[in-house]
Amino acid sequence: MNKKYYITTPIYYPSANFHIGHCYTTIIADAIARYKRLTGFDVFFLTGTDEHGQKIENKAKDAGVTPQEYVDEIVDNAKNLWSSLGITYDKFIRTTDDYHEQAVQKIFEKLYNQGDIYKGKYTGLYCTPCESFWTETQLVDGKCPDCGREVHEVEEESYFFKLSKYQDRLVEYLESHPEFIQPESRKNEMINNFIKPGLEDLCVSRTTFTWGVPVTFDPKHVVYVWIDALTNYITALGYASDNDELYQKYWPANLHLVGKEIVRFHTIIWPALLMALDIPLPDKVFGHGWLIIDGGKISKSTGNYKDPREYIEEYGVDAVRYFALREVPFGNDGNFSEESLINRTNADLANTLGNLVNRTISMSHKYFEGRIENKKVATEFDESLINLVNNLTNVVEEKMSNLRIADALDEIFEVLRRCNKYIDETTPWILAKDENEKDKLQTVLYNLIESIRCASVLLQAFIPTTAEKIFAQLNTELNNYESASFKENNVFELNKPEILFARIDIK
Ligand code: ME8
Repeated sequence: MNKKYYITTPIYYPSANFHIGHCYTTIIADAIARYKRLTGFDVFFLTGTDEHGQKIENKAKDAGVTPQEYVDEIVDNAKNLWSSLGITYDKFIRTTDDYHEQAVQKIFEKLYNQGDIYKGKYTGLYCTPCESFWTETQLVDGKCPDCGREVHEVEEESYFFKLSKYQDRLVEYLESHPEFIQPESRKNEMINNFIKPGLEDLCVSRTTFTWGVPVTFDPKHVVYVWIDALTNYITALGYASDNDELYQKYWPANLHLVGKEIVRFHTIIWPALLMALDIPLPDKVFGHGWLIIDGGKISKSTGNYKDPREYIEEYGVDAVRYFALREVPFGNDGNFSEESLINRTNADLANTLGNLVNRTISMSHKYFEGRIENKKVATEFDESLINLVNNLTNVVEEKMSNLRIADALDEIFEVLRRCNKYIDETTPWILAKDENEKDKLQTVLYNLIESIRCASVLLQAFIPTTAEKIFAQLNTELNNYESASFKENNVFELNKPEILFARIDIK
């Protein structure tokens, strides 16, 4: 097998208060990773935490602990949240991991030695009590956005990365690789709003705080933000270490999945760094929209969130996953509210899916004690159902290859809706009244069960817990991708029906 797929999420700022918006990138990445595994790829799925910087240093100070103690304590919060969402990452990188810090130092040295990093002076607006630099636009009424006090201009010795040198190559690359930035609208924004007006060299070190990776040849400097953060995508694979087997195998990344506010760093700074390092560029950066609540981005500072684990406990992990995957259209923003989560769960998971599975299995028990085989007595409605089922892997693949996750899910639900309609068309309860129609009735139930089975093969990528429950009720192990086409000769010894999603009342 030679098909590899390397997918990454951003590394998260460690937090004790993740909200549902944070789960969004990771749920999508997980669905893509699971889908790729299902369809036969050798997948490497990376996530992790971005642990350095002034903010962490300040917070640790407030808490009276060292920055390392501070991050060690809250990093488990991310791991715990991902585990409650069923996230199947292959590696969790922490930017405080030794191998990462050492690789960052080597990368910084290399760029310095070849002249892509040079020493200069950084001028910025500084708040002394908060020990933080701010840009003009971050200020609130001209004052520090954190404490409201005066800021003043200071000059600081810093190292700079020669981003400007890569401007022409970047434009050329982005224009000749229209697939690189998705959705395409973001590509035009990057070229026209950011690159063409002129790229400035990038400040890549700081001396005003110490919580970072020290610059080996000038240790009063620590590496600042992007060379530390972005390089995680290669250091996680062992780049610039003694063992770079994973790097050889999986780089370049097939997909960096990121929120739209960090597309800029991933499509300008990151490619320029890779060009400087003479490393191939990733295939694709997809910038997704945000989950919005009450018209504003869900965020820690506005406090308009609940811990996602509360929703998982109340409505089930797959209700939360399904919502994130289904509600937000390709690349756009989507609205989150508990009410819309409930409505989605009721409409799609409880009604369309749950009810279908329950009705079908219940009837199979009622009329045939749960043993169903194909009696091959056709009805006029079979062909359109079976055609839809047999086309499903193709249409889902088409949507998934364009990262249209919500549309891919909708195609699966199209089959489920068709099944529900097929029940109305074939009216099994009427067939059941006629002894002569027993074989037709069993054929109808067979067609339904086989269709549900095929749809569930694909559902494994999106709502894996539910798919597993369906396979358990169907009592079959035929759940691999190759089996996702309508088979004529299966025999089902069904288990008892169990409710997959109970309807939720809006309080
Ligand atoms: O940006 N809706 O980390 P982060 C959708 N450390 N996505 C959201 C969201 C919302 N309401 N809120 C956050 C960082 N996210 C850097 C990245 S990568 C080398 C360094 C997403 O913890 C956000 O868009 O602020 C991003 O993709 C991810 O959560 C991590 O954000």
